[in-house]
Amino acid sequence: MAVTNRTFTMIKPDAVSAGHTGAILDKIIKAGFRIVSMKFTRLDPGTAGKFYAIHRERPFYQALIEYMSSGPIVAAILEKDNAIDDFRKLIGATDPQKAEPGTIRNLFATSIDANAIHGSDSDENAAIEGAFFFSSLEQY
Ligand code: FUP
Repeated sequence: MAVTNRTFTMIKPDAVSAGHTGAILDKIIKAGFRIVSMKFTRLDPGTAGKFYAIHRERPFYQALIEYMSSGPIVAAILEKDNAIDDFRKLIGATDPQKAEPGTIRNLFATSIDANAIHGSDSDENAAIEGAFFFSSLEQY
């Protein structure tokens, strides 16, 4: 059976460079997520392109890859009951203008393309995305 209590996140380059890493991690931990794996790293364009291959045909793909490789990110696997849904509620809508007050994107994101944070949209994608960044030995 698929793992149902894990999600994968990235604090994106805009939020890291603006100095929001600590505040965002604090909100995540206070919301009850346990950190299973975490890494401060930078994606090169090829790796960002692979991670977002699902969006290859979308008009924003090139810009997304340039942006996601423009500076360091924090990648993490998180654990909590109902992780996928609860984390997407915590981060808010993709477009920060539509994100509920108090959500991470409402507080820290500047635009739909520089939207501060990623959260997996399904158990299946959480497992794929987590494995993209972390070996099983790096999952605690
Ligand atoms: P989300 O699941 O909320 O991260 O959103 P999507 O999977 O729809 O989009 C993935 C990423 O593509 C977003 F985080 C930012 C980027 N994107 C844009 O740059 N422009 C858009 O119009 C939509 C998404």
